[in-house]
Amino acid sequence: MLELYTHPMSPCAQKVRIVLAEKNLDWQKHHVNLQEKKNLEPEYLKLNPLGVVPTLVEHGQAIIESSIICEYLDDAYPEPTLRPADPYQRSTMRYWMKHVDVKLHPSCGTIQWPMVMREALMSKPEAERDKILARIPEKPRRERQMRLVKFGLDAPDVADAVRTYRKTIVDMEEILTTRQWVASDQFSLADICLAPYFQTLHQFNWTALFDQDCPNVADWFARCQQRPSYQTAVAADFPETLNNELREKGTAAWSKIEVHLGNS
Ligand SMILES: N[C@@H](CCC(=O)N[C@@H](CS)C(=O)NCC(=O)O)C(=O)O
Repeated sequence: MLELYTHPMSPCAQKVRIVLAEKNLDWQKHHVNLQEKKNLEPEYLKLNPLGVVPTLVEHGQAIIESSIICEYLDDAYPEPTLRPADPYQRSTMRYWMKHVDVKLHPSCGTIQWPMVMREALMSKPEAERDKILARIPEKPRRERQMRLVKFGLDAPDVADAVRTYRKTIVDMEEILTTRQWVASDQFSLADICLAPYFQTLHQFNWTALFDQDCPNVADWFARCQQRPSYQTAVAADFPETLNNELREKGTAAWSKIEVHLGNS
């Protein structure tokens, strides 16, 4: 049985859940409470030394890093394939997966973290909060999270994060004039790895980043959302009450995002 350590709002975990759904695989869920930083407990760090979700466990072996997990699943369960056969198209797919890992993911964390993770930490006494954050294994992530807890969406990181999002969207708009999906005319891991980062914009009502002047991206995201895999793996975790709450929070915070758009 495949086991996945996951959190409903983690775009990295959503990627993996979409792959599992596309392949119609059964799996067992282990919820990791990120708000309470259960990801930094010694027991979890044994599975994932970076202290992040997702972690996939199969045959008693832990597989970490969401893009690697996605490729592992496509290797282990090849049908239906989620990678183009053509080597150039496959390299394009991997380019986008790498872009997500290196650039879009930290940007998403920067704008999502103050909205959904900060409150639980702020409710703790400062000394306890600092102690928890000091346990984050990687220095850049640790320091970024410390700034995000302290300053929320006023942190200096937010401007760059919004610009990275917007540049990604503009680049996607261009390539989607030439093909149906991001890497080729075939739905692939590139689309799966990008789509959850648009869920973040959608849930906070921040879709003005793309839905006013990037019709190809808007259409691409609508097609991703319509897939049964997206419904099962992502949308099902957002019941109406949660959706309304996130939408309300996001709408109230939009001016802090929008202000950085003019400079992108
Ligand atoms: N490169 C990792 C990034 C994983 C990651 O940052 N996961 C986030 C949720 S999307 C997390 O667990 N954050 C917990 C924390 O930073 O405390 C991957 O792709 O798996």
